[in-house]
Amino acid sequence: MTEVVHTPRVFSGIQPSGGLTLGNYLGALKRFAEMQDTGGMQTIYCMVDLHAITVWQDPDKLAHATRELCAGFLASGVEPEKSILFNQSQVAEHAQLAWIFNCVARMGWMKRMTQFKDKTGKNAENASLGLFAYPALMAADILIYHATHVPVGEDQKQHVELTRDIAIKFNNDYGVDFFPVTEPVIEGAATRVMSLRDGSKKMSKSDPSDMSRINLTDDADAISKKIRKAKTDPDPLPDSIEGLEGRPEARNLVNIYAALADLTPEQVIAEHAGQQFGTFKPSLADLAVAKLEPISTEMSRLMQDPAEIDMILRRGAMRAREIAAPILERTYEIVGMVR
Ligand code: AQP
Repeated sequence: MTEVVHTPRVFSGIQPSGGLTLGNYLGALKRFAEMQDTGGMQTIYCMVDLHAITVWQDPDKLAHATRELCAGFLASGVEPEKSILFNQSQVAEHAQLAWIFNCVARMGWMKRMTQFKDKTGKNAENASLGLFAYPALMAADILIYHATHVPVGEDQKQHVELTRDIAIKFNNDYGVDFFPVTEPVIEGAATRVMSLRDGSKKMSKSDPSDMSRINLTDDADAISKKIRKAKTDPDPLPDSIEGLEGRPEARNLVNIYAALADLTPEQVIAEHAGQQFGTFKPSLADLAVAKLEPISTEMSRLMQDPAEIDMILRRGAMRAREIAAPILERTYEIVGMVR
């Protein structure tokens, strides 16, 4: 039995499959920057371009989206001096370990993944094999660094649980204690930001309606307009959090306010109890503009120098490979590949 002490390490990724949304910011990016500063753990953050092509991406747009995503990381406070920041395809070990995990994960496990079902609906026969295998690649992204903590939004919880199952099965199958059993870190007031048009749907970069989401590249006018037009009910805000029960749109706006202001939803309710949305929405719009406009301005500035972004990604990839290569080598040895 190979005993390994797993040093705490953070990994997470975002797909360059379109523009970043407020959901990505509150559920992921903001948390990434906070963990980099407070956790005392090594932080590794990735633009998962191999995941993005599980659905068709125009090559020029993919390259642009990858650089813009990197600009989004930087503008949100992730610093390349503190965190390892790179795009997935520059570290081949992710895909290599994913193949091993394709052979560990069971069809029954994969068929239970709700994201695949949500994304394909009745069109599953037409989906790419990559989209079905996506969670095994995600497990490889995490475990190629022996990452112990994965900050994600609520929607990714099932995939992190699958990562745990894969690690446990690999360790059992080969009689080793090699891969750590990773913890999802789902924290904050907005772990599931909902669409501004439909409180039962997650805010998503691929939603056909631009009014359903706030993009990190939106200007102040667009942010204010989208919040003012967000779907709500006719009642005022309640005086306790329980009063938001059965009011998903109201709850969503309260959660967004709380996450942007670094408050709890209870504190937001205490401050705004009894307010009509005609009053609450402008306060939320002002807050959102104050927090998001500097990010979008900084993203535009960074995008003027794509060569600098490419350099950051290349350097990050080199640092990432220093960790990933020995873990892949050891995995191959455990599996019985002749080296
Ligand atoms: N609405 C959300 N609320 C909270 N967190 C969210 N995340 C995404 N949407 C929300 C978190 O952002 C990280 C990166 O997600 P991703 O881009 O890799 O994939 P996704 O979850 O599939 O995001 P989208 O916006 O829904 O993309 P599309 O439309 O392409 O499928 C993850 O940590 C995720 O939890």
